[in-house]
Amino acid sequence: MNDTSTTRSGMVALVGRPNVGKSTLVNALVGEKVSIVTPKPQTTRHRIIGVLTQPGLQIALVDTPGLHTGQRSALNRVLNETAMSSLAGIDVVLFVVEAGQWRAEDAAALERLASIRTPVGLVINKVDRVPDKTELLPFIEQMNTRREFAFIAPVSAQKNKNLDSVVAECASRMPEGPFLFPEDEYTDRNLRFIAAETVREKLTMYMQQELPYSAAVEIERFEQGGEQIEIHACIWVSRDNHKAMVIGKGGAMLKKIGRAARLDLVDRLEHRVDLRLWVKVRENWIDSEASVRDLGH
Ligand SMILES: Nc1nc2c(ncn2[C@@H]2O[C@H](COP(=O)(O)OP(=O)(O)OP(=O)(O)O)[C@@H](O)[C@H]2O)c(=O)[nH]1
Ligand SMILES: [Mg+2]
Repeated sequence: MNDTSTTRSGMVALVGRPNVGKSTLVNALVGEKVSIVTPKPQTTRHRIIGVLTQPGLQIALVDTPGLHTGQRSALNRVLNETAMSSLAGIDVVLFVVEAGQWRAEDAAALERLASIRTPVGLVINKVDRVPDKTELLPFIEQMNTRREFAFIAPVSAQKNKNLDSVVAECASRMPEGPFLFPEDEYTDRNLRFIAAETVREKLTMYMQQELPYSAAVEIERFEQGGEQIEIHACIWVSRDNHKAMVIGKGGAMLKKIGRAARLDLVDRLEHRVDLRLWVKVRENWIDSEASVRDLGH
């Protein structure tokens, strides 16, 4: 084999506290919507892989739930475990922070990486919020004292700024080897999962406060018949009054969630979609590890 047939491929995990933009970054790097994004912390609940493929290069980007302190529900524990267990077999870790923001939760997340031997690159996201870029310099200096990072990349995932340098830094650290995924595949997740996550994204966007944290979505039916996909999704909540809130006056809220999710799914699945939603109560499921796992976490 000559040089031109050599391929590089490996795994890059994105970790950091909730809401810094890990999922937005995965989506921007892959160029497809792999992982749901909302303005609320603790949106991602699973280890989700987005696949970036270029000539001779494939990077599997592992999105993880934001590492958090604070609440101690079974769900919270499972999310932190999911994030940490995603670091096995990883070639590069991207530790993601927000420009100019260093909070106790960032420190706690970085602390969890203290014993890791894998190279850790720092991604300073949301630099679009800092109009005067010279303000970033003291922040970068401060970051340099916290750990010896393999590289530092200031980016804006949302505005697609400086993402090439993240790809280049990761690419140079990918081992030689065959691709891990078929070239036309951009995620390890199936359409059923995408359907459930799309419903949860809309629910999280439209519902107030803590309700989204204690809601889960389960697909009960996913049937493709010709041009149309029929999807039945159940929204699990943990209290009776939450059920009433999700349904809304005369079913208005549930309709709104369903309409937005259906529009997205038509786009993503490239089929007509018949989406039906149900709301059911499972008392305090976030406090029971068995229920948390049972609902797909
Ligand atoms: N201004 C700005 N906002 C961003 C950028 N990247 C992400 N955001 C916003 O930050 C919020 C959180 O983004 P997510 O990608 O869901 O963050 P996350 O780190 O995956 O959050 P968790 O899944 O909860 O851990 C959303 O409202 C995004 O639109 C950016 O580069 N600039
Ligand atoms: Mg996320």
